[in-house]
Order: sequence, then C-alpha cells, then structure tokens
Amino acid sequence: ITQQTYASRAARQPNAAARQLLECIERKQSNLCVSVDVTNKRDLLDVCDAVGPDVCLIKTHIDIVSDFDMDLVEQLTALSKKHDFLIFEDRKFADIGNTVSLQYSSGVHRIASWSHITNAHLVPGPGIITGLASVGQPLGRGCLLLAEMSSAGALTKGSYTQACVEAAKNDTTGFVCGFIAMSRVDEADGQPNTAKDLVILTPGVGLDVKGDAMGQQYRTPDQVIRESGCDVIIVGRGVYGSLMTPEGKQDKQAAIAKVREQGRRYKQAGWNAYLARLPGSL
Ligand code: UP6
Repeated sequence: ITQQTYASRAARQPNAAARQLLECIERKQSNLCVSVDVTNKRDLLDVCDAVGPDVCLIKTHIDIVSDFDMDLVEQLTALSKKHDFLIFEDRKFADIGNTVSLQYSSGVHRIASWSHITNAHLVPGPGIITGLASVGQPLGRGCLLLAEMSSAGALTKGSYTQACVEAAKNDTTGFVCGFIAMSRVDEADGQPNTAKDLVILTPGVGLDVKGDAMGQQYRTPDQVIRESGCDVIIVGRGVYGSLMTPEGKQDKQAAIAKVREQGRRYKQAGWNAYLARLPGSL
C-alpha cells in the first residue's frame, strides 16, 4: 500500500486535473470528497458553500437537479474558486466512443465545460476512452475508470477490474488518471505502483451506518484510506443527510449547520487515516 505523500505523488502525476486534486488535498489537508446528491439548485449550492472549506472535491449528479441551468454551473464554479475545491461530475459514461463524446460535450449539461473530473465504465471497450479523451484531454480534464463498485453483488471484479487497471496504465491519451475502486487496484501483489501515478477515489463511506436498503455498503474512512490504501473518501448521505429529514426541511439553517459539522468530522477522519498510513506512524 502506497506510503507516499499526496505532495510527492502530485509531482509525478501526468494528468493536470489529478495533479491539481493531489495538490489541493495536500494544501487543505483534506482527502474528503462530498457527493451532493440533492435535487434542487438551492440545496446543492448551500451544501457546497457549507462544506467547501473542508473538501478537496465536490461530486455531482447534475442530471438529478430539477431546476438545472447554466447559472447553477457558474455559481458552482464560483464556489470552487472561493473555497478551493475541484468538481467531479459522476456521469458514469457507458456508451460507444462517438456517443459519449457528444454526451460529454453537449446536451443541456455540457459537462466537459465545467467538470474537472468525470468517470466511465469500460464495458464498451477502450473506444469509450478515445471518445471522451477527444473532448476532455484538450481541456485538461481527467477521467476515472469504474474498476470496482461499492454496492452488493457488483459485477466489477476479477478480470473486469484487471482490464480497467490495464486500460488506465496503458492509456496513451493522458486522459485517464485513476479509478473509482474499493482497494489499491493499481498495485500488483501489494507492491507500490512506482510507474504512472493513478488516484483512487472510493465511495461507500459512512461512520454511522453499514448500508442502505438498496444495496449500498459502507466502510469507515480508516478502512478505506489506511487499510485499503485508497486516496479520497467520497461521502454523500453521511454528510448532507440531515438536510433530507423532516426536521431538516423545516429548519434549513440548523440542517446546514449539521452538514458543516459532518463535513469537518469526515475530513478529520479521512486525514487521520492518511497520517496513520504514512511510514513511521503506529
Ligand atoms: N457511487 C457509489 N458507489 C459506486 C460508485 N458511485 O455509491 O460504486 C456514488 C453514488 C452516490 C455516492 O452514485 O452518488 O457515490 C454515494 O452516496 P452515499 O454516500 O449517500 O451512499
């Protein structure tokens, strides 16, 4: 499991977006990405403003926002500058190269124009990377391959996971910069990956519950960062959950204060787990 610091890895990370992410993690001492899975503009921006100081990355599902418009993107971009975080649209592209290049560049969302990082399934084969890279690479964007998923019964395992690792290592476009994965998939037999640096972002993180009613499975930041050697924890409901409760809907200010508090809690847990992974710490 990698014992290198985020800073030393930033220096050899070839992809601009991933390098900025590693630098931001080091600068803010935060390996926390908050997944803001809320369905209206106001809540999305309010959560981002509340947790902004404590995150390196904000993850969106922009297609769930009912009142989406380009003003949302402008305001989100302004918050990313104000609080110093990057933006990751969790689009999970999964079609042939030509189609994904259009889905990435066009439509109402124009994802490539504002999202530093996005992700893709390798199900269609390497043409999906060629298609997305044709749009994202000239803009300095980065792409994560979904090598492993957090949900129960996921088919992302074995030779499929290995094919994702090979595709990332052999990618000649420079666009693939890492994975969504549950473990340090780029390391063979526990040997550190000293070749191309690849970042690993890990969802399915929670401190208070073990899962949900639809197959999600949670591990703690310590299990994900220290034990499994991943780089970034992705936390959704564990951070913004209070906003979704009946009390949260009634008293939004109080709910946002709780969201901020959870953001700080997960930031601390993620960073402590990283420090515990570094050489010399027991
Ligand atoms: N996500 C997973 N597991 C994966 C890939 N992506 O949970 O394997 C995404 C979900 C959601 C977030 O789409 O946006 O990460 C997890 O949210 P939660 O913390 O509220 O469960």
